[in-house]
Amino acid sequence: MPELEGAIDGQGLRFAIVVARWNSFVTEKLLQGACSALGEHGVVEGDYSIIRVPGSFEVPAAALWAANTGNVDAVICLGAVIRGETAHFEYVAGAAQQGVLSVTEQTGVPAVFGVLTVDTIEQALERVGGKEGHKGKEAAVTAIEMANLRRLIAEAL
Ligand code: INI
Repeated sequence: MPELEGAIDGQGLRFAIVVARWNSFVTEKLLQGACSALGEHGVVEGDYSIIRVPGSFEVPAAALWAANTGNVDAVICLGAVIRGETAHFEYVAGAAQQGVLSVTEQTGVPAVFGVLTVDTIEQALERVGGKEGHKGKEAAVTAIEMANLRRLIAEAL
């Protein structure tokens, strides 16, 4: 009976990173963490692209376009929706979450949800290298694992 788990080895894999400009003081940190995690796990700079969009609401559309090219093994989606800063938090956060999930469902390409949905700026900053870890790095590592798992499943089953 095969037991399958994707390796955290990004060598030879290709990625798109979609990053929202809204709350860029947070999202640029998410991006830096994602890029450094890709590098730490064997992904060279020529093997990933950075795609900037206005806000988290626009992340799924660009992620879908990237996934549909067939040229990436996973898409890393980054954004920050902060409740204290927006009256329509639920709409933006919900659309981003459902849209990113839908990219994977529609294309089979793993789209990883690295969009922070938090109540305060402090909570956001805690998640980009503070006491709650680094969600940009975590998203990149998850993307590597899922890209490898997808290949394993295709080969083994
Ligand atoms: N986009 C975000 O990424 N984070 C937010 O906190 C946010 N707020 O506060 O509204 C936000 N809004 C913009 C939204 O993502 C779209 O760009 C906009 O609605 C145009 O479609």
